[in-house]
Amino acid sequence: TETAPGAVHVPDWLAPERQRELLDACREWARPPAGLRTVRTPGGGTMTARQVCLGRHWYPYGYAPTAVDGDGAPVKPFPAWLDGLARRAVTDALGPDALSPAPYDIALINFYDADARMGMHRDADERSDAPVVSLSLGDTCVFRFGNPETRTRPYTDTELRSGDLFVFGGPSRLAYHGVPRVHPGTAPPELGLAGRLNITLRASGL
Ligand code: MD3
Ligand code: FE
Repeated sequence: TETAPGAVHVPDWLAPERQRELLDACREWARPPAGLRTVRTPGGGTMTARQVCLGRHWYPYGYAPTAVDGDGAPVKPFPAWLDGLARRAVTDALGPDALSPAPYDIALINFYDADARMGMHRDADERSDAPVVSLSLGDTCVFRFGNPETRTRPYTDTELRSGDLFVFGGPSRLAYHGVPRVHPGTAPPELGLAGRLNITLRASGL
């Protein structure tokens, strides 16, 4: 269903076995070196969601080929199968015309515990206008979608559940968005995950 122009939510896009495979891959990527890290903001704060990057290191606010916080190790490679997954996601949600020529080459994986949040922000560090692909695993969260001009209301709040796909293209690509809360204990029990994971797939355009 289309939440805003170019923003399409596909509940249950990932079958339970695919969720399990993606979670296992995320657990591997979270291991050191260049594993799960706490992101420090330029103002001296820390983000409550912890993060793993593939392909390029993201620091607030830009991309670098090596880690500039965490343990300083080079980031893990972005596997080709994630580009395939991103292209299938864009095609299913927006149609083949929405595919950009730029390959998907960056993944940012956010790990939320029960108290983690993400404030309203825009994702403007990519040079390509390829749609951003978001996949959710584990606990349900409240996802807040704003508008491209300001950080403030009006908002649309949607619940994102384990297995859901959200694709952000067109006018929604630069809209403000955030995660005001996670509902602890709502993950599918068979997944064996306490908390929430969000995998975003992006094309850097570099
Ligand atoms: C809209 N992640 O990684 S998912 C992010 O749940 C991010 O971890 C949140 O915001 C999370 O930047 C929200 C939905 C989402 C992801 C990426 C977007 C919405 C987006 C990029 C552009 C526009
Ligand atoms: Fe974002």
